[in-house]
Amino acid sequence: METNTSCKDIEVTQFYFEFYKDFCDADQCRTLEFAPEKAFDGTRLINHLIRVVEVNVARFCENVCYMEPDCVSINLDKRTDRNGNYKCELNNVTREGHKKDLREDQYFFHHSAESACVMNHCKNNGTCQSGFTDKGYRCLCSAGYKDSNCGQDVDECAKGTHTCSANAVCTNTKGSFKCTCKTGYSGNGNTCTKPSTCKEIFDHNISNKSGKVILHLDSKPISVFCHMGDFGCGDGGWTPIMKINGSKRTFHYSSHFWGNRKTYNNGAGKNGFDLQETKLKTYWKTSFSKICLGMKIGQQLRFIFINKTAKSLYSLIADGKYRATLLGRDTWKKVVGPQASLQQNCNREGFNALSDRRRFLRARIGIIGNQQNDCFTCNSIIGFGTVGYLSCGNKAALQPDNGDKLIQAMGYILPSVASLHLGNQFRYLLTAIAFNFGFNAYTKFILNYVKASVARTNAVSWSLHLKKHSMAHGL
Ligand SMILES: [Ca+2]
Ligand SMILES: [Ca+2]
Repeated sequence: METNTSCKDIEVTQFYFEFYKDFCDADQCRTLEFAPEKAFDGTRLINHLIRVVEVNVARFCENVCYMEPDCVSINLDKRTDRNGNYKCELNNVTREGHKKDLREDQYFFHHSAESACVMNHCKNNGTCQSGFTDKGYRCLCSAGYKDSNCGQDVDECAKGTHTCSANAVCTNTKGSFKCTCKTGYSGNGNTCTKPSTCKEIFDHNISNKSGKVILHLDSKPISVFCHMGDFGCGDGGWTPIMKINGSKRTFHYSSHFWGNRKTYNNGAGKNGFDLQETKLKTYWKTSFSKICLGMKIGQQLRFIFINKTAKSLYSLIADGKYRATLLGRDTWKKVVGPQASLQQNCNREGFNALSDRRRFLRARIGIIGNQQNDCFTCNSIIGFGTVGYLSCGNKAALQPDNGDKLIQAMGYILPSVASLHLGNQFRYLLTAIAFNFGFNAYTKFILNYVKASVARTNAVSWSLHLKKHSMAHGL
């Protein structure tokens, strides 16, 4: 190496080494030899850089490498910067076995140490570090392995270093471990809870796939099919409440099931969007802020949703009182599809939507229409828990907007807790600003913003004005 190292530099280097060695205990002690025959002037090893350091004495570069446990070779940039410092590159491999990464570069000087890690002795992706222990290397094992060569599995379950929930069983595996929720609990093993809604399962990342889960209502387990993700009602975890066959009378408007706390055919709650009817305990146990309504007509499944906060669906329906919604007739028609038909007037919608005269159409959830401009004699409906030959679907007669209809649908009712939508977040943000800066500052901020906008508008009209002016004067 052609450097202008002075006597003083060497003394400093030696001192540095001795100083460091005083502090090194048996495990940490390192011996790294940079033999002169492995020094190559005009060469640079690329692609294996750990980091770059600046040294004010060229020979310090090897010392810094010595103190960096992963470092086994260096590239020194022989040009000094304006402060007289050299750039020293620390690499985690030597030139042995990496000849393809050697580049000719007149400004650089490469020096590889003797490394026992040229042959990697560390198993299972362990990191080999040269110069440690009397074997000439040591292994830093990847998680799950131990022993000097990382060949031994760590029994995390026995050692207590696992991350399983207290409600899970830990099983040791090679290189890792497995957590399985105990009977009665649901989860991914790290979290095992007794969730009461599909939304909880979705939000706690226990599962984001639709499928059968156990919910705990009143600490009693029930098996249901959770619908996860966005299938037409927005993202989230959707808990089933009811499945209604439009051609059967089980959930007809006058069925006692709308007013009581009795379940029907619990087993069908596990099956997803199939043709079996059910009413689950979730009817009176599950609170929600959003309720998803689905109709299956033939093979076509369509959904709409209502943003409505309630203690339960029971609390909205059982007392028979009308509770309005504001979806609009076009949205209600979407759940039926292009063949949907309604009369033009009335358009009463929501929970317990009834014609004002008995014996005319009514729905537990839905919209009713009339050809007369009132709600007395409604002859069209889209809904769930309806009357006549229809417990769920679309019926229309007497001048409806898309022809007479009697469409019996399979209906699905699933509630969830709505996530904050963007509107709310924005309001929170503004509140946060107001809170942090005090109300005056907030007002000032808004006023300045308005002023700036006004100033900008003036500037634009000004420049326009000037332009016109100068044109008029032929400038
Ligand atoms: Ca293990
Ligand atoms: Ca009528």
